[in-house]
Amino acid sequence: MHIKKLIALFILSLSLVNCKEESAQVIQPQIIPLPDAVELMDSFFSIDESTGITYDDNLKVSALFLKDFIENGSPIHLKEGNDIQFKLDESLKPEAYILMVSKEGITIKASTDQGAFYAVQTLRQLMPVGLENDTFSENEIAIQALIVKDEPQFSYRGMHLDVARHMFSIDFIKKYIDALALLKMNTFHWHLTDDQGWRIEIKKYPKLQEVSAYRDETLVGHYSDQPHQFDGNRYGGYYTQEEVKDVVQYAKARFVTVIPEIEMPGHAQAAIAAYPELGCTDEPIEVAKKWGVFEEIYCPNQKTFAFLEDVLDEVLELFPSKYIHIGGDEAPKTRWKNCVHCQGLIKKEGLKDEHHLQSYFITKMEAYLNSKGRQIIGWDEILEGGLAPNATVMSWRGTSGAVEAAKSGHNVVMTPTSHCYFDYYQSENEDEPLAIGGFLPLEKVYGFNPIPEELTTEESKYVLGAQGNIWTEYIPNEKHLEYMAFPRMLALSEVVWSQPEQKNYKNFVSRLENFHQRLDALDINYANHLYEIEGDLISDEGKSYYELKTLTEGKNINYSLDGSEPTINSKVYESKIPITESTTIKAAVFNEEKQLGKTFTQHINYHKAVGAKITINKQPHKAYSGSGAEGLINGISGSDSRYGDKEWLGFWGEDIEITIDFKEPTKINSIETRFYDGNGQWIYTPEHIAIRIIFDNDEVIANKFLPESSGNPNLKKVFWEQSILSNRPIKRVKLLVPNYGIIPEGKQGAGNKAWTFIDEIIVN
Ligand code: TNX
Repeated sequence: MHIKKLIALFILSLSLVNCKEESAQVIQPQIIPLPDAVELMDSFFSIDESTGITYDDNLKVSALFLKDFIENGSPIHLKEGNDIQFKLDESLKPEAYILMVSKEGITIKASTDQGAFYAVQTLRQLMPVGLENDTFSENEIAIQALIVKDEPQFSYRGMHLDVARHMFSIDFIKKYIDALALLKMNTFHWHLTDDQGWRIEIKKYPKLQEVSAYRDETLVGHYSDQPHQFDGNRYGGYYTQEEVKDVVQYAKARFVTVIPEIEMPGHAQAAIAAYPELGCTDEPIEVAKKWGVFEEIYCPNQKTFAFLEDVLDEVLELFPSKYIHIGGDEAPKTRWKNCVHCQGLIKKEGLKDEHHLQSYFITKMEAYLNSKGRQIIGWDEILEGGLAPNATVMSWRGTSGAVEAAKSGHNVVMTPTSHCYFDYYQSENEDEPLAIGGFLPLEKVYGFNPIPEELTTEESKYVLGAQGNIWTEYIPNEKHLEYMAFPRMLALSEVVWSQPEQKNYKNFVSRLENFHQRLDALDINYANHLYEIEGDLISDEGKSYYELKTLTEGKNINYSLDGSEPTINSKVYESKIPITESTTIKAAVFNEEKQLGKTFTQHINYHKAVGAKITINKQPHKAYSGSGAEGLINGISGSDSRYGDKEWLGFWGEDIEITIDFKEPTKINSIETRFYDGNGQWIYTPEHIAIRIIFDNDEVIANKFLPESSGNPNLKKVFWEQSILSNRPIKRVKLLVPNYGIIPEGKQGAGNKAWTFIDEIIVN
């Protein structure tokens, strides 16, 4: 079945390439997300002035969307008539559709308008991109005859947007929703409040507009750049209730549900700045000007609950969504620990500690929302201290929250940082725009499986789907936001829509390359990393080789080994390059005329541990397992600014022991390695590391305390020199690397296990 579908798709693209030569109007149909089944036929249907459209009233929104798309994008006007028919077919699932294009006409079948809408999105992708921006000037649109039968894999297909850290215009929000609709996504999670700004008008509390919506200035550069500097510019704004209604309507017409998020009890500093009585100290504070986690959280008192209920009353009027997101993440408990009222409440309610107080808080808000007929959804911290009875969990800190929630019968939406955080870097190029950190390339997003492997088939039914998150601390404007969102959003659309056994990254990439034209027509500033090079050091029968790859077909890779820039005349890569000494490889992708992507540079440091045997007593975390243990002695260091590439290994909360066995006892002058330090992502360098050196009959232990900093704020180095290593041949070394431990209060990620990230262990 699956092979058949792939062959059909293959033929589809081939034949349309041919057709393109015969008939200028037709563009290759390269549908994203990949439909479930496509059967190609040997003819075309032409839409022109004589074409008529008719629809079942239940499918009206979709039919009119198609009519508008054609009429706004081309000179053609549709008549009434039976050439394009929208038919109700109650045997189909709610979001499913059948699209049939034959020589005689087009038929769309669905049991709901939403299903028909997705048929229209597929049909749209079969039409020339000029219709997207009204540059199609011909009087005929030729469409390949085919039958598409399609339905989504998951019911929750979402994208999030943080408008608190930076705000985006209503027009832009609509453009974002348009993109979701094109990709058959059905949920927009609108993160409306946070420490740095409150962005939704609440009529009962005018100071939310006057005070909470603005901050005096904003941090310049990255949080880890010291000392912190600020731009001196007042920043902010809010969406009026009229604007919010407009957005909700706009989204509804595209079958996108808008879920508002009102953060509680943490990430509430902007609200407390306006109404200090909502906090525990009553002291004046300001709307936050930098990023991170703040200690000012709502105090669980009557004033707070009354305030939040009033706020939610207005929110419920504006948003008809079944779910209301109540945040729940990153709420430091310092204020509650030092608050007489909170401690009294803990006693009175018989709660165990402040985590149970958070659970009491959320459960109370849940009861309120349930009484209004709504459900809560919250970040996975809402599991701590007991989950509110009907809550849905949005799992972001890895997948363990999801597993716990699903096993106890709660619905979950998957948004793990490892695969869904589109605020992370997407390329190793050093000239990428500043990002919060991390590394989430397109292929990793594409490879995401929203169902955690710990779940049984029965339990996996609680996984509603997945969502990409775009936090905007480091994303100040719309073009930059598009750059972060695209094309990763396209990859995610396929993760949540398409059948997993049909997914194929190469095939996706070729559709994406074609889809660039549609994104251009839509004026979307996507990132293009398709013409980049991926390199891999491989061993074969004890010898090392370097392999170069690029994603797209029909291009050359030209390279040099002497550090010079590759040009169109450089050596063309044909097979793996033997490596016998330290080497700098430079390579780039070329077509017949010019270089396409950026130049790739890889330095291979052929040090004494390359080719040795390495073992680690713990598995790296599966989201950060890089090239495995061998990657730590392959001669290649990790990126200086991204910890998620394949050279960095990540361990979560575990003490590790790394053993390197040399082929034969070897005299060693130095050993060095690096640890990543990114506290915003809870990555902390271990406080001290020991090394155990094993000679023939004895061993020595040399402790090493890490220097507090190296030149780069993200990296800490450790270095053992010869005086420690002695002058004798060494058989084996062991690195004992303890985890930093539970992150203490006052530091980013407080209360969570710390991550350890380590890269190349260089032995000279
Ligand atoms: C964590 S994800 C946060 C946000 C930050 C984000 C940056 C979550 C529930 N909380 O407040 O913006 O990391 O990646």
